[in-house]
Parts: sequence; C-alpha cells; structure tokens
Amino acid sequence: MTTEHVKKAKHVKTQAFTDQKPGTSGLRKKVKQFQQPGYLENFVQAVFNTIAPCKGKKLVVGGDGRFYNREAIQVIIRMAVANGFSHILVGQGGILSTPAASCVIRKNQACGGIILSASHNPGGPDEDFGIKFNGENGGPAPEKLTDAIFQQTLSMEQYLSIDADDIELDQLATLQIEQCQIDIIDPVSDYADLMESMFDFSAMKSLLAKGDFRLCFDAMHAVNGPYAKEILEKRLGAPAGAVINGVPLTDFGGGHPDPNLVHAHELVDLVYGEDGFDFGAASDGDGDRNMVLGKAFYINPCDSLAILTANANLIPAYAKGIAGVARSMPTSRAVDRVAEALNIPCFETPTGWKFFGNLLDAGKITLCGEESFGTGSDHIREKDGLWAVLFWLNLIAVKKQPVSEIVRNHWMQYGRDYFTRHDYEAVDSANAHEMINQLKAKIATLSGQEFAGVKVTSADDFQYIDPVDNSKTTAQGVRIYLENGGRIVFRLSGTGTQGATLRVYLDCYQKDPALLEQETQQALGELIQVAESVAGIKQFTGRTKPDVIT
Ligand code: VG1
Ligand code: CO
Repeated sequence: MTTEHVKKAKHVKTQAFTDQKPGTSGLRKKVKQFQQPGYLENFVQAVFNTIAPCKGKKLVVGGDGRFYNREAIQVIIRMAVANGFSHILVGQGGILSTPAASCVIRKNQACGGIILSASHNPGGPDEDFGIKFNGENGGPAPEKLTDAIFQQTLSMEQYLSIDADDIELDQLATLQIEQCQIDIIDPVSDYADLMESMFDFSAMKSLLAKGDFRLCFDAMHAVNGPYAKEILEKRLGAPAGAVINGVPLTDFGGGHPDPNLVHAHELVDLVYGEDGFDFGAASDGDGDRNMVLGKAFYINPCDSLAILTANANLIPAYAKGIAGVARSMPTSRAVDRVAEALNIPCFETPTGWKFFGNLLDAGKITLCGEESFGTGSDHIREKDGLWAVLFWLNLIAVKKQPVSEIVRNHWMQYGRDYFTRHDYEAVDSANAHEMINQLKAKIATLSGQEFAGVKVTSADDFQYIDPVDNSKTTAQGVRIYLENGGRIVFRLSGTGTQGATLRVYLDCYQKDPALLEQETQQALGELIQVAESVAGIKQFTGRTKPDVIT
C-alpha cells in the first residue's frame, strides 16, 4: 500500500473485523454493521490490496440503489482515487444492475468492478447491504480471490483515502480528481444495446404491436425498472405502464425484491386474475434473477433453463449452436436431458454464479442456470434477469405459442422434473449446523436404508473439481438419491444475514404422459416425507413447515 503517486492520499488507521468472509455472492450484512467506522473501508481496501497494483487501472462502481448505496459509492470513489486507479466508471445515480455492471466491465476492459447489492434481501436502514467484487471477465470473484480478500481483512490496520467532497452522481459527466478520471455513465444504454444485438427485436415488436398479447414486468421497486422501461417500453413498444414498480427505491417499497410467487404477488394477481395477462415477469433487487409466468401458468426456473437450451437455435445470438450447459447442483436435472439429446456436455457446479465463470471463459458452456431464478449465458459473466425475459419473449414471438403450450410440449418430449425448494429462514444457527453435521455423519450408511418407505440408493456431500483450473470446492450440500428416481439436497444458505437458512431441494422425474399435470407439492409428497424422516427437520429447526416454498 503506497501513496507516492497520489499527492493527497492519506493513511487512515483502522481495526480489523473478523466477520468479513464473503458468502455465496459477496459480503452481506445488516446496514448497521456496514455503517460502523471502517467496516466498508476495510473490505474495500482488502479488495484493492488483493488486486494490487491498482495504479493506472480502470474500475467500475455501481449498485442496486438500496439504502446506503450512495454513501458507499462516495467512500469507494475516494478510496479508489487514493489507491491509484486512473479511471472510474460510475453508474448515474449510483445505479448499475449486476448484469449491466458485468457488461460495462467487459465492454470497457476494466480490471473489475465493485457492485453494491444484497440482491433479494430487503433494503432500508434496518435491513441488508452487500458488496462484491467482479473481475476483468465481468464475473464474480472466484473462491481463490474471495479467500485472499478475507485473509486481507483479518489483518487490516489502515486504508487509503483522500480528502475530497462528495461528487455529483446524478448528472452524466466527466470529472477529474488528482490522477483519476471519473465518468458518470448512463447505466442502461450499453446493456440495452447488448440485448438488442442478441435477440430478434423486430419479431418481438410485432408480437407486442398486435395488441392481443399483454405483458407486465414487475421491477419490484428494484434496479431493473429503468432497464425494463428502456427495453420493453421504449425499444420494443410495450405500452407505457407495462413495467410496474419501475422506480428503484432505497427500501424497495418495503417489499422483498425476490421474484417468486410469494413476493411478486402483485404480478401474480395480474397473470392469474380474470382476463389475466399473457406474459408476466419479475426480477430481483440487483436485476440478475427472473421469474417468468404465462397466463395463469408458472415456469419453474429449472424447466426454464431446459426449455431455453432446447430452443436456443431459434434465437439469433445462439443460432450457430451452443457449446454446452451447466447447472448448479441443487437445480433439477431437466437440462441434463436436453443436453443429452443435443449431444452437448452438461456440468454440475456448486451453488453461486462464480462457479460458472471458468466454464464460460473457456468456451465449454454457452448457457447456465440455477434453481433460484437465475439464468444466463456467455454474453456476460453474471446471471441476467432481463435477458431471460427477452429470451422467452423471442421464443414466443417465433414459435407463436403461449407459454403454457411451449412448456407442456417440452414435458411431453422430455418428461417432467418436478422440483421444489423448501426454505426454513432465520433458524437457530447451531441447530441448523448440527442437523447438517448429523446428516453428513450418516452419509456412509444411508445407502440401502429405507425412510418413509423409500430406499436410498446413494448419498454424498457434494464436492466440485473445476475442470478448467482443477480447484476443489468441498461441503456444498448433502445429496440423497432414492430408488424412486427422486433426489433430496440439504444445504445452508450463504447469503442470509440472520441465523441460518436451511434449504431443502426436492426433485423427481416423471415421464408418464398421464402424470405430467400434477400439483408440485403433491407430486413430491412422498419425497417431502422422506426428507423429514432422514433429517429430522422439525426437531432441529423447531418448525412445522417451511417459511417459503418455491
Ligand atoms: C442464493 C441462491 C443461489 C444464488 C445466490 C446469489 O444463495 O440459492 O443460487 O446464486 O443466492 O443470488 P444461497 O447461498 O442463499 O442459497 V443473488 O441474486 O445474489 O444475486
Ligand atoms: Co440477485
């Protein structure tokens, strides 16, 4: 850490914190924790120390607009100048969706970017804040880097900053502080241009112009509002008002910016109501997740990935074919069946987008996704909510079929992977860990045993060896495979900020055409009992039912 080349840079004494280990997607804590003196600064300095030297490099900064976003950006700019960066690109108003940040990093050949978001976690003075670093490929820092950043935080004694006034974030401008040029950029245009270059906008325009296809996009008062308005309303001609809750608010209007059937209820009412909309979509706090709905019809994200893969050849960007696909381990195996039919490789990775980065960079995969409403491709290195919505709209425009028909035809051809995730939120952390530990201790003896009348065929604690750099990641969730073809996965969330969140993932394959239209919880009823019987969820969590079912 040197200040020689920045005249006004000053060393500020600080004390290390011991709890700055990044989780599934960056460091997430309560706003109050981030507001402690030095807390944000220490983490940012740890990032800069890890990627040093910063001298002469370009950095992208932006966030999802939640409470503390603007204050954090001012801190980061002062520190980035003091650390020697020569160029900083900041989204106007402090706004950059996660996919747009990835796009801007790549387009401008920056050395990386700092994205301020706690994604789907609520925002506000008593809620959550988050920070993550993405590298020059535009993707989340791999584990090697996040581990190094964490090590830096443990011994942090000082950080670098300068004395400078806050800069004006709301006007597009180019400023100079010391050696550093700061550009306040339009957060939407680069991303919108990229989308326009990938999809058949004229086919989608015709679809929307017909007037008998009604669409609604719920931005959930989060970052994607301006992006959705520009792309759906301005460039594609959807009627004004098609985007609802389109202004980013610091507290997301008091809601939970998580695009699922529970939290996106306003949208759900519109597509399920009388004379429901033909197409509904929502995205999360930072714009990287998506939920897509047809008229009174829900698409499971695992099915969505499989269907996009099966139909990629209909989209201009993928017309030449796709190299391979990947899904996170808990995601259902629906996409595996499509990959097999297409004769392309299918990779199974740990939870979190950072594990797709190497596969994408190496050209081994083109599309990838997670059960948690995240889908994406090699166009950037993050999951991308609006991209998935546009992919679906493009498919509908080309196939000239409603969403429900596209999905049902897919099930008829490939069979259906019933999938559900049960979340037990904010449970006692010690109990949750004890439950997982006891499961792990049983793994070796599970095979052959029966639970709730169903025999276990195999079980393991998922580990992953990256096929590109051979890095090994262990303890990624307990997988239990059953004789009836079902699978149960238990893991603890790495994004929560309160207690522990237990996630139980259940999936089962069905290819009998007469059994493709069952209610999901019913179809998985037997597996739900097996999960309880094998793990003792009630006993350990004290809960009789999950908080959220998706
Ligand atoms: C959750 C999801 C995971 C996703 C992660 C970040 O992690 O399960 O699939 O990648 O959130 O998503 P966890 O550890 O809580 O299960 V988000 O949209 O930050 O952007
Ligand atoms: Co997100």
